[in-house]
Amino acid sequence: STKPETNYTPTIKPLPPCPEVPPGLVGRLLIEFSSAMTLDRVQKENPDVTNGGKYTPPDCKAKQKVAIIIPYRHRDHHLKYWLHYLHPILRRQKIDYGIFIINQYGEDTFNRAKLLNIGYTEVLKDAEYDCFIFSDVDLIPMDDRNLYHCYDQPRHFAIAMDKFGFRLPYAGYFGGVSGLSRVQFLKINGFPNEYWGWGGEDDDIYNRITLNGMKVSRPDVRIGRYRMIKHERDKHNEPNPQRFNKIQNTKASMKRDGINSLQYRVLEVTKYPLFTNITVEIGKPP
Ligand code: UDH
Ligand code: NGS
Repeated sequence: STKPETNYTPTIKPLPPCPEVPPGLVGRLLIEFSSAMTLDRVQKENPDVTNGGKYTPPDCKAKQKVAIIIPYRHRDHHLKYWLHYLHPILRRQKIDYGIFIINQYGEDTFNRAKLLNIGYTEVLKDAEYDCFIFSDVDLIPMDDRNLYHCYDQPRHFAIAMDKFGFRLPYAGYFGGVSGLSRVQFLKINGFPNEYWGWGGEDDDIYNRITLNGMKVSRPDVRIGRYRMIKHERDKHNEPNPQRFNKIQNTKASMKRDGINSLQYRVLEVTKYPLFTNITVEIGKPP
């Protein structure tokens, strides 16, 4: 006679919440840009990153789902280093994340803040992200204790960059790497769409935050350290001569210019192994 099969009841253990301070962090990191880098190598170093550049900690449940949004055009070289350094850091930090490159199509004037607004809008079509971290492609954190999630106030991460002597260049600096929750982002009507070319858009965002009764949160200056990959000024991103005037007018302009007035066209969405690329047409200055 045959033995009756044992009827196993599957036990699905819920994951514990991820710890406030991840245990596997290493602290200060050595960051350099002289060794050769290829996407192939980075892919081999990060086998647990899934298609589109997504990662979920296997052993705990993260409190937030984080979208990392990078404004982008013609910076392949920088992107390889960014992915090489950031994927392992974010994994150690136990962040549940996706990497999104918002690639401006064509050769018209670059518009960083508009690309970031588009990033916010597009990633929410992909999944229910709670937290949006906006990072330049050439900025690498030098310490993995600088945790890439959102805080109870809008966060400025890149507070001590090498090019500024590892200090804030001015008290209201909000450039480089910043992060807002969905509620914080909507409270300021997102970012301005009308800063074409280089400069001022980060100051406008800072103004929006303070004018709406929020306060910028920052890490300790010994932890918020960054290396910037050195590069020449990009083409079609000349300093915007209107920027000084515009940052005087944030209080009025933020009501009409922002996520409520955003217009663009998606040309292509491609999921690569280490990131999702979203190529967009954003128009040009009036
Ligand atoms: N960006 C691109 N492509 C461009 C312009 C900007 O990808 O053509 C993105 C990229 O993520 C970059 C970010 O937008 O990190 C900010 O651009 P930026 O021009 O403000 O960057 P940065 O401050 O350079 O690094 C300013 C000119 C520096 C000239 C230095 C000459 N030695
Ligand atoms: C300020 C710019 C910011 C810029 C910061 C750092 O002057 O957009 O310098 O620039 N504001 C205006 O121009 C109004 S940096 O040294 O990185 O080139 O982020």
